[in-house]
Amino acid sequence: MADDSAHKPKDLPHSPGPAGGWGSMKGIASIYGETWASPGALDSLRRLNKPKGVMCMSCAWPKPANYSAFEFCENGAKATLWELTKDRCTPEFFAADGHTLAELREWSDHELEKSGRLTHPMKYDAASDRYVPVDWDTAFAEIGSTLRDLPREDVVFYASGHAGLEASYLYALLARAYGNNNLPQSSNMCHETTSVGLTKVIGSPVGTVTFEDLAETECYFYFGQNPGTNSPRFLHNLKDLKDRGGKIVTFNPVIEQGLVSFVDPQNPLEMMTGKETIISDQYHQLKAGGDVAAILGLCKVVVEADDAAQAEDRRAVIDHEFIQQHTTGFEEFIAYCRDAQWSEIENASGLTESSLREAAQVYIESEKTIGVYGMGFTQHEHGALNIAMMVNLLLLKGNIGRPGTGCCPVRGHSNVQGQRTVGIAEKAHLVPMDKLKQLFDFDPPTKDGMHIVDAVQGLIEGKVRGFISLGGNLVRAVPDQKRMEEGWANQDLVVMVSTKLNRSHLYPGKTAYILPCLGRSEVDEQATGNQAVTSEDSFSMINGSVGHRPPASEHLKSELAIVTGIAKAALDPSPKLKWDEWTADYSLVRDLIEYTYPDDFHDFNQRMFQAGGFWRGNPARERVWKTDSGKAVITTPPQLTSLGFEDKPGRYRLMTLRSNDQFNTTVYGYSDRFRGIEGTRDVVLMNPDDIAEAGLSDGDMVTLVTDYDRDDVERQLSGLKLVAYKLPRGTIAGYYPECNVLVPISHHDEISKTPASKSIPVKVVAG
Ligand SMILES: Nc1nc2c(c(=O)[nH]1)N[C@H]1C(S)=C(S)[C@@H](COP(=O)(O)OP(=O)(O)OC[C@H]3O[C@@H](n4cnc5c(=O)[nH]c(N)nc54)[C@H](O)[C@@H]3O)O[C@H]1N2
Ligand SMILES: Nc1nc2c(c(=O)[nH]1)N[C@H]1C(S)=C(S)[C@@H](COP(=O)(O)OP(=O)(O)OC[C@H]3O[C@@H](n4cnc5c(=O)[nH]c(N)nc54)[C@H](O)[C@@H]3O)O[C@H]1N2
Ligand SMILES: [Mo]
Repeated sequence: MADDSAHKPKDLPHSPGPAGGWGSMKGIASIYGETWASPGALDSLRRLNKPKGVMCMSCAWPKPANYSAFEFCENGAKATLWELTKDRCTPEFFAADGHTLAELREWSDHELEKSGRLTHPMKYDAASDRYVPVDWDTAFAEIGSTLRDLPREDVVFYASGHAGLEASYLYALLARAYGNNNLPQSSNMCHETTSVGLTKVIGSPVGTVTFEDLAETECYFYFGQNPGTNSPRFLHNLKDLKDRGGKIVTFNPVIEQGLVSFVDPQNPLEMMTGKETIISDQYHQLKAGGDVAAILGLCKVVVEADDAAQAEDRRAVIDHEFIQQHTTGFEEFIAYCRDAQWSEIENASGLTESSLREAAQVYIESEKTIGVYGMGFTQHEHGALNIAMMVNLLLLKGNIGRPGTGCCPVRGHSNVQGQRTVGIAEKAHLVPMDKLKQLFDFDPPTKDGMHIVDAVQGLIEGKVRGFISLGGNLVRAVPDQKRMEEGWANQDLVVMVSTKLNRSHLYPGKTAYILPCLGRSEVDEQATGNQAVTSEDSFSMINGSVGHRPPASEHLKSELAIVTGIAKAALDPSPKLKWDEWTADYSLVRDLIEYTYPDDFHDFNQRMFQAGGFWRGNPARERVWKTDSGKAVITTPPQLTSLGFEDKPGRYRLMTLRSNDQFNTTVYGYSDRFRGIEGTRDVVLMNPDDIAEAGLSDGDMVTLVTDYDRDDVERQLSGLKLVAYKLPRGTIAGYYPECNVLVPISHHDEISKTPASKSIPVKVVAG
């Protein structure tokens, strides 16, 4: 029998205080102190996420049309202040004693970024093992000439999800005009499972909800996403639902504070009185990888209730008319649900029948439900199956394409979704190549390019010889970090367009350049004046953003100007490739985007400052299903977990998590106050009974060893402190990116190749 895990919030292990509240204010203040951000930075905070202001560079949570005085959260503020730090990473920094790359490799991620904003273009000098200054023209010319010498298919153009739509569109154009579709993006490690998996079942690569649905819904079913840390502005919508009497049912192996209670830092009365809103009505601590079984249990109860209603001539629970008209696979799935055994569901999910019945009852009673998910769903070997199961649950009651309902994948980087929309895609069929041919008069490559997993494999095997990185910190973000470091350093050319120093700069290859760029909050002055850029959020809303701060250094260029600088040097001139004109006036690039994607971007320049953004549209929201069958697909699961490996004694499922003191590989500090872990990130969280059974004690130092059946590579990480923590048996947790050495590159979602960073099979070894 599984534990009864339907916790009420009062049973929580640590009591770190609610999400939001004074803790979030202290969090912002500590970064303000630590970065020595200029007082003008506060002006930038006031302008965050408002029309003609700066769109936050942190996460992709949408910006409401009716914004409040402070439309930012703790982490948006931290990201802004971190960007506007007074610290500078100058040529003198690189020349200083102790700053060879060999020495800098000993620094922590936090220390590297803490050195401040990069100020000059730099080039690696192997003789001194240092970066030395280089002027922009020389850098571009050298990069261009190396690119011209390299085989076209051996160069990768990575993007990390920050750069605006304009720079991103031109970046994709650069790669294609150069000769490949090697355009992997951070979403390959993130929501690629959504792009592929959600498309398979509802024909949409992105979520279907908007703020209007959030305002109308009665209920959230909330899977594997941590809003308190990763999308704090969502907490306002969750609280709003609770204020309206709605219900939130959460499934997560970790009890995350933001899903427990919240004090609105923008509400003076709540701040003064400390009045908390309880977020989750039910909190189900399932095993990592247990969602398939848990959702099967929910569906089983729904089917049972519908059978009973029909037998007793009551109103049906399932929306049969919708199912009939809009879906395939229903009969097979409900037969499967009826046959499913509770013992197996309990075993695979770690939840009891009674707790799942309690959760299903909420779903049955709700007229309008939204399903939310994040990395807890996408980063598994069968991550797409998690998504398909949640879609099954929603479809049973017609909860997609009706006001107040829908799928809500919560995206990561601020423009990660938008970069895909405007052509940063390794899959050729996703891009209107005919339009590119018409517009720019060249034959775009038709062969699919490299996904990030292919690129890493290519690096490990020495097949990738050049890497351009528009933002990001790939060496630290990808699986199999150790092997990646070696492969990365074997390349002929590494070009990193960056704002801060990070580990990827420290494995330079034969030639390496750091090209420092403006941040989004800074003035981007070009020949026609200060340029605006645009981005697309999780709800497919497009927003303009204008920087107001003086640049961190007079030597910085915008991301767009860097892309066009490389393009001009690497490509032959063509009258259709007007790199200089586009750099002078970004509105011309928006015209190109409009021409290439007319349905999504009509009247782009006119609409970009609409409050709350303009909506790009989504057929699935209108119940038009762009799937093979033209219907939404109900999926019968081929297995009960999303793991892709078997349990065995001594094998644990390791989840790699984020703290609220980091943004991906950017580590702001060492306080995970929501989880009560302070001063270090080198920890393993483990259930006390598991600790005892393994003959270990709370506080012991341990080594994690990957226990992977499909290759013989040794992967281990030592120096980790055990922390007894309320987790399901067999599920343990550590931090991303520290644990990335443990993730095998071939351990990924089966259809989208998203690395399975939330269920890594590992052993825990003393010492
Ligand atoms: N402050 C801050 N904000 C961020 C980021 C950041 O690093 N810091 N990163 C940004 C990016 S790029 C992204 S993609 C998003 C990521 O935001 P999230 O999607 O929230 O990602 P994670 O924090 O990695 O993990 C999400 C949750 O999944 C749970 N989980 C793990 N395994 C399972 C499982 O098998 N089932 C279920 N149901 N739950 C599981 C974990 O306990 C955790 O609460 O946030 C963005 N915003
Ligand atoms: N084990 C494990 N691995 C994971 C994950 C996980 O949950 N677990 N999550 C995955 C996910 S969801 C993602 S999205 C990836 C993230 O992978 P990446 O996107 O590659 O990494 P980031 O840490 O976001 O990149 C940080 C760097 O971006 C640069 N930067 C910051 N702002 C800007 C800017 O405005 N412009 C430019 N050009 N550069 C800028 C800075 O130099 C900074 O050092 O990691 C993935 N890896
Ligand atoms: Mo992400």
